Amino acid sequence: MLNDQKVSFSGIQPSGNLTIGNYLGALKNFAEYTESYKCFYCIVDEHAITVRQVPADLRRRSYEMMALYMACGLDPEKATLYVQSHVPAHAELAWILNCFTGFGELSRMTQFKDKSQKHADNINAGLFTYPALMAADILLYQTDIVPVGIDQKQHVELTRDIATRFNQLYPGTFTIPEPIIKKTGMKIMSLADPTKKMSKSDENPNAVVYILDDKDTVIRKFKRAVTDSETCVRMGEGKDGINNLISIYSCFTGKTAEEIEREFDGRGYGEFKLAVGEACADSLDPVREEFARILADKAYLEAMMKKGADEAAYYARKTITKVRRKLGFVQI
Ligand code: ATP
Ligand code: LTN
Repeated sequence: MLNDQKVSFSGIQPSGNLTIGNYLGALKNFAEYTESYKCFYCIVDEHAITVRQVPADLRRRSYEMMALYMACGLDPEKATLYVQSHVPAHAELAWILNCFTGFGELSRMTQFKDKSQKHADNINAGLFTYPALMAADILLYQTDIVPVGIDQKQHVELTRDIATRFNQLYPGTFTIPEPIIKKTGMKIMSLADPTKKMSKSDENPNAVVYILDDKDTVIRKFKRAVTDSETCVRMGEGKDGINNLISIYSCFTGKTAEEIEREFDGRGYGEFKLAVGEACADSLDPVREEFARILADKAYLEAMMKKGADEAAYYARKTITKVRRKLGFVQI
């Protein structure tokens, strides 16, 4: 808690084009907190280099993410939007927290297991200690809530454990954060294999709907979405494809699953898929237009990045100074 105001913090890696999974599980929810919380939303480029990146792509995507944050309704006057590597305190606190994190704890992280399988030729120490950097991101700002998709729950729980352990040794250092995971949208599944999470690094472009896909592409991808051999639009066990489409439609329209089942009673999958595509495209159209407008003004984006980094550094310095003092580092 900063000056009695509660804090919301989250981060997204600039490691690929953002999907509707990133949008519905995280980004869309960020703006909700800007009125009542002090919000920090970070572009976590230091996390992204745990996997090899092409420098020009990483740079371009960092600008794009800044523009996308704003296009999704985040006002840089109300929320602190910034790039992680612009605030060196993240890396500093990450080192310190590494010394308070167990090897066993890190070994249990499912994201590490998944990513080391996917990138077997580059299982680096950063990929392994990634959660300590994420804990540093969150704890630097005395964060109360962390809006994320369900796949990040384990990392936020580890952050809580690290903070509790640190506080036991050095009382009153960190606020213990809580993950905020929305029931609908917390895990959007792949359109090609609805038993798998929709992921921005999926190689099959038909599996993923990108936030910046145009209307025709969105509709085409939903038309091809894998479903089952039934025809009735109804949630059910083993109906992963339809369950996923109902969740997506629910997120974009605000209708409940029951309302959706009633709306499509007696109508087939084809009609339903078209409606999901249209609802998704209609919601994303204004985001795409706004994104293009903001991205065209590089000077403005850089000015906003600088403003965000200065604000974040101001709050981060308070925590890092406290941590250094508590640990017994000499202050000069
Ligand atoms: P990658 O494919 O590179 O692992 P990713 O698509 O999982 O990336 P991240 O940058 O790791 O994206 O995640 C950013 C945010 O989006 C996190 O809060 C994460 O929980 C959320 N998120 C990612 N994918 C989904 C999904 N399919 N459904 C809901 N939320 C998601
Ligand atoms: N680990 C997250 C990205 C991330 C994050 C954070 C999310 C890095 N730091 C702090 C919330 C809070 C991911 O892979 N999606």
